[in-house]
Amino acid sequence: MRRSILTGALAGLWLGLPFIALSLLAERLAGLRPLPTSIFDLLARQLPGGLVTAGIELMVRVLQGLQLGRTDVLAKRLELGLAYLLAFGTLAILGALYGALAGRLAGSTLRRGLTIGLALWALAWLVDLAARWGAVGPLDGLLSSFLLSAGWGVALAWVHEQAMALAGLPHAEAPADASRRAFLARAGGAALALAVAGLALDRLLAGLGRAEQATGALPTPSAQPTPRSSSPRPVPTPGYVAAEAFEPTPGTRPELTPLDQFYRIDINLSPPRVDVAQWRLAVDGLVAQPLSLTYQELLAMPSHELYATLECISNEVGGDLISTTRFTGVRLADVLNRAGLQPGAVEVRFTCADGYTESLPVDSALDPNTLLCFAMDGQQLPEEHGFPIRLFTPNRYGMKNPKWITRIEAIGKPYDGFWEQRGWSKEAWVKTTSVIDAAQEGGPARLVVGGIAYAGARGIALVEVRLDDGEWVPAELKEPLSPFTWVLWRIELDAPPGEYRLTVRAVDGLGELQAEEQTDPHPDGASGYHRRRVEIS
Ligand SMILES: Nc1nc2c(c(=O)[nH]1)N[C@H]1C(S)=C(S)[C@@H](COP(=O)(O)O)O[C@H]1N2
Ligand SMILES: [Mo]
Repeated sequence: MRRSILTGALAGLWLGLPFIALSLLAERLAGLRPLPTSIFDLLARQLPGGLVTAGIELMVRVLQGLQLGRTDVLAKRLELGLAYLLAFGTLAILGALYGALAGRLAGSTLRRGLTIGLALWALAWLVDLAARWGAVGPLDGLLSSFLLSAGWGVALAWVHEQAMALAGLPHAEAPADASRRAFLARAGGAALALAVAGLALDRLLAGLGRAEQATGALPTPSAQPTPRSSSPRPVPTPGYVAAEAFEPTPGTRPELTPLDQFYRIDINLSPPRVDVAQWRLAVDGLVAQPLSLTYQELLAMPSHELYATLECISNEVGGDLISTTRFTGVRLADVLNRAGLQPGAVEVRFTCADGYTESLPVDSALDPNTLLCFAMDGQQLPEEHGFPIRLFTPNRYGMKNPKWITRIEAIGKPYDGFWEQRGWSKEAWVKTTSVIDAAQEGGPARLVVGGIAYAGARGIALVEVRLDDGEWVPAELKEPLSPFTWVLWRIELDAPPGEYRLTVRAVDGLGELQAEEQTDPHPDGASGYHRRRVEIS
């Protein structure tokens, strides 16, 4: 019995290789959602919000503490690892279950295999439906997942039978032994070969798919000054150093984040693939004239661009979940005006291809700097950043900037979006933050320091640095790329040899000093001063 269970578990696991590899292929060809994806989606969407939040906070803190590399990339790898672990674990458990019951299941090997295959099929769909609870999309992949599950089950039954027969033979019975051994070796090899072939084909199609989705030339945005945002922005901040005259301290991050280094955060194992030919942007709810816009229709509207910084609300002070780029898109206000907002509308709700939802008050939605973006850094929106369309809205954390938007709906009462339902801030206003990127010797007894400061469209009026508990000394501020981006700062200080603790703080454009009190990211963003140790020899 123990042997049978162990054999079942191992066979279930090994046959999981082709099962999962071919599921990935079926995802691309037939819209199947592979088991690891369903399991991950179930965890991310259906676990209690407090648990998910605690898990994310722990992950972000550990990753940023260990400084192993980019938090967003490592976090996705961890999530991917967890999803695959759980999927293979499920297959091993089903295999073990088969091993436990094989003796009692009636019928031929084929029939027993089909039974366990059906069990896998049903389980996979249960998980998938539960993951998408309340938002059941098309049940693509019903047939392909049946074939794959049945194939896994039948192979499991055969392999299990041969392995058990082999185990039951006394050592003397060499001939039968040999043919069974050969069968198992062949089956194992075939499973592996199938897995490798499936993965290879999937990668190949991934490359082709990318080329297909290329949508041709993007429209050129009209050149015009950035209009004022609805949130108050005071008189232009004095004391900026002109861009040409500003020399960042070596080691300061680039002012414009290279697109492939722009942080990525979302609730998906892999970004949803939106077929742009099928995609429509629905604009409905409390509007005079509901719209259904194609990608080309949207791009034909007047486009605008602005430089802006985006920061995740889960970012720790000094963390790397913050980036700056140039967003290009169509004003959400233009789209809403085309549909005609009814007077009863108080918020605009966004629904996304991954089931994510968010909302903005009408005044933020009508802000001329709230854009439905089709490009970042002048490039067609990358898949992981929301292709074909994502939102940029000033002053709020990343969670208020939905990606892969499919529907925009004017609604008559406030709505809590995905993260708000899980206990995060509804307004999600960005907190003022400042970070030391670089601190080093700049000649005898001189210390040069540099970094960034950010406060959304409130702007940064002042950055100050101090050594240990000394005086706060104002830093030089580079003229920012726009009212919506972080500000680069630098400073040189006299510092006799010794070891120091550097602290930085900022004052926003409204004259408000950055909060010193250290708080966790949950529920409305991290606060506190960034500090760094430095030694002058
Ligand atoms: N559809 C969708 N949009 C989303 C999310 C998501 O999970 N799904 N995550 C939000 C969060 S929490 C952040 S921080 C930003 C990150 O945008 P980026 O990946 O382009 O940096 O996307 C937001 N938009
Ligand atoms: Mo976020």
